[in-house]
Amino acid sequence: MVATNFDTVFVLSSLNRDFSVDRILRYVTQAKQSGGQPVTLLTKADLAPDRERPLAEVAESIPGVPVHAVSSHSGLGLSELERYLAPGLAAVLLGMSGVGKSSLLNALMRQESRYVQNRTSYLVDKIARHKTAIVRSKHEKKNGGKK
Ligand SMILES: Nc1nc2c(ncn2[C@@H]2O[C@H](COP(=O)(O)OP(=O)(O)O)[C@@H](O)[C@H]2O)c(=O)[nH]1
Ligand SMILES: [Mg+2]
Repeated sequence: MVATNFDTVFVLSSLNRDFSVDRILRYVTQAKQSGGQPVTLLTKADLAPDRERPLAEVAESIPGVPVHAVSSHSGLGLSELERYLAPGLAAVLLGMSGVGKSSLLNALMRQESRYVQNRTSYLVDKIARHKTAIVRSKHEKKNGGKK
């Protein structure tokens, strides 16, 4: 069991030499067992000359699981993730070390402050070495916007 009590389990796989559909499938299987909705994120999309092929390969191999290409560096695809991060929802980021979990978390928090401007908060917690959790508070923050 990798994580419990998360609405969304983001499974991260980088779009560089580490790309492996088999590995993504193993993580997705674990995510399903946790009861959360798995969503595959192909990270470091700025490094990939061709995103469409891996996106199609994952969509075909793992039907019924949404897949998005994202880049924490360029911001590509990040707005597509808002739908999974509605107030009151909790998400966790899973993936191998170096896949870009911390960078994505930071990028999402920057995006949040840009677009939503202090109306909601993220509570952030490293729950294990290879997992990073995002919990978006249901309520207005009470501490003046500081994490
Ligand atoms: N080019 C590129 N590099 C990234 C991106 N996201 C993360 N990285 C790099 O990948 C490395 C590992 O990222 P990190 O977020 O620490 O991965 P973590 O171990 O899963 O938390 C760092 O050197 C990041 O700068 C991205 O979107 N594009
Ligand atoms: Mg990290």
